[in-house]
Amino acid sequence: MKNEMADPSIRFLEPGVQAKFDASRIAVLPVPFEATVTYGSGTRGGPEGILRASAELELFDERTRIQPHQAGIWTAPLLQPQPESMPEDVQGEVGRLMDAGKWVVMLGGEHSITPAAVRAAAARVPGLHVVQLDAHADLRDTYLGSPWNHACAMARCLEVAPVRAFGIRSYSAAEARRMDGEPIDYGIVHAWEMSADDGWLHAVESLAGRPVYLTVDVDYFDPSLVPATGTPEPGGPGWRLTQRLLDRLFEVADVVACDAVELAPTPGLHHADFTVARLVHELVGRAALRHGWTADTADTKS
Ligand SMILES: [Mn+2]
Repeated sequence: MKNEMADPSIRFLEPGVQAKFDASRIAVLPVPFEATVTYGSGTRGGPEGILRASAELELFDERTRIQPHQAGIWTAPLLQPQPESMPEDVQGEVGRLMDAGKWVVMLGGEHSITPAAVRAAAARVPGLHVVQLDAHADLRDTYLGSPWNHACAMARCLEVAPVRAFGIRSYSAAEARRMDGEPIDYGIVHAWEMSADDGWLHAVESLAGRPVYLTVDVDYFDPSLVPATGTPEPGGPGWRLTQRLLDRLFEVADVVACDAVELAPTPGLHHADFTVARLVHELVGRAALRHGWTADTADTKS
């Protein structure tokens, strides 16, 4: 998997099912931004890895029993902001797509792009909540001198919306003190709480009726599933548990936009790229099902 300049012609899903902008309800926005990674690098190749792998997906989603592409999926050109203007550029582009009525799926790139997208959504959707799937709390106020470091992503989000986090299993003593002691609206379900017994799902059900921005830092998953990420942490949730979380979330809440960030494609680990592409397809499918954006479920893939 190459990490240099991405191929501008690649799109989400195979070439034959691309929608034009005006006919699309879903906009995929690739943002290969990498400026503040702290350990393994390569997340600038994340969008291209996801898009390339997506061409191998079945168009039929066995979970929702629909073909999500029938909702109309348009892939935006790569957004490649300079570090100085990244927050404004990402916020501006996500806002433009939302104003055009699109359900936005942003592909990172590092997690620092998320609060910029959340700002765009929060400015348009009253009562927005953020749902964070992540191994890390990302509650540092600044890191390595920058408030926009990826280790600060949720601290920035909390400035505009409450955050409900799932799969967390790594944070500092200072972050633990913030969770326990400060009046921040940050709800947490640790990875070890997400057992086969569904008690933890009440945290999802508490979002009933609320508009939600969903951010998936792919290090949320156990590294056996997605090892190709900069800061992998053992003990993450698996696929089936995640599907149950997403089923409930899309049933009870109104997910208005989402992202998948921090994939760092790595030679020999292409299953990670495919897993994240499948995740994105399932997110799109659940949104399309909820909104009734697809009607014909005939299997058109040869
Ligand atoms: Mn993380």
